[in-house]
Amino acid sequence: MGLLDGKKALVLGIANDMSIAWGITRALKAEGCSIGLTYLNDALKKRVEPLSEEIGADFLVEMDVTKEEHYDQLKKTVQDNWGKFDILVHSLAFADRADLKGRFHETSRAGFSMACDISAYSLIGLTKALKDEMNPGSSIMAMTYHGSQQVLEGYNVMGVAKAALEASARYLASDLGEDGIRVNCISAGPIRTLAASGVPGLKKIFGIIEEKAPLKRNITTEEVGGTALYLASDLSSGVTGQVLYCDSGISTMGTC
Ligand code: 0WD
Repeated sequence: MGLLDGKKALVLGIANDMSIAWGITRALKAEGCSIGLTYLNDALKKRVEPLSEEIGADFLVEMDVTKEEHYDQLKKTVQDNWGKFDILVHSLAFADRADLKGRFHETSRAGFSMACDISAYSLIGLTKALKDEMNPGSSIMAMTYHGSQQVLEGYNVMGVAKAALEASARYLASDLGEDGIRVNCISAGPIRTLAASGVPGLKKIFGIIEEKAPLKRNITTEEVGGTALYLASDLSSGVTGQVLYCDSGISTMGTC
């Protein structure tokens, strides 16, 4: 008996086997959940396809959140394969590297719009497109980072985008509560992934966490998977509009 027997989860944001979304997918699958996956583009399809086969996904479909027609395509894929589903995992973000490296006041309007569109608006767009396909008791979750709350070196415009994502999750939670749908965020500590490689100074942060975090180590995608499993399952049936930290406790420590 698995915690998610009979449930169906749509997971967005696998780029390769290091991705947080892959850790989440494996955790959900291990508890009996059926899985549907998306990939960003043809270049990433080659990496995601073998993972999709490994997990026995019900479908794998292209989804670039900047493309309006992809939302309709995703909705149709969900309808054709599942009818209704139960869990939506948003594990994607993007910002121009130049906007992460430079001084914050030099952020371009185009870079700001793109980071917020891909990393934050997409949660609203996906919810709008898929809400009617979600069963009562469903759970939506999005991946965020503490750079939304405090200034973290090299995070810049992505910190603003994550603040928008977290606020969007709260408004969605308030809006969808009457439909029996919960919306939460997981704020993960840094993990070595493709997306993280674009954040300058990350090596230094891993060392600081080993030294200063209560757990004296960095976290793994398996641990984020465990947090996601809690949010996906009925164990968290009373939890919505929250940001849950999975970060070895580093965000609780003061700096002086
Ligand atoms: O330290 C970290 N790795 C942390 C990541 C700490 C805390 C939070 N996060 C967040 C990220 O901001 C993101 O929201 O977790 C989420 C997943 O990130 P990840 O697992 O670290 O990164 P990665 O394996 O690169 O997956 C993110 C994927 C993209 O990969 P690339 O690297 O090719 O950008 O997001 C997807 C893409 O697959 N993505 C998109 N998907 C749909 N439409 C788009 C798009 N336009 N752009 C990027």
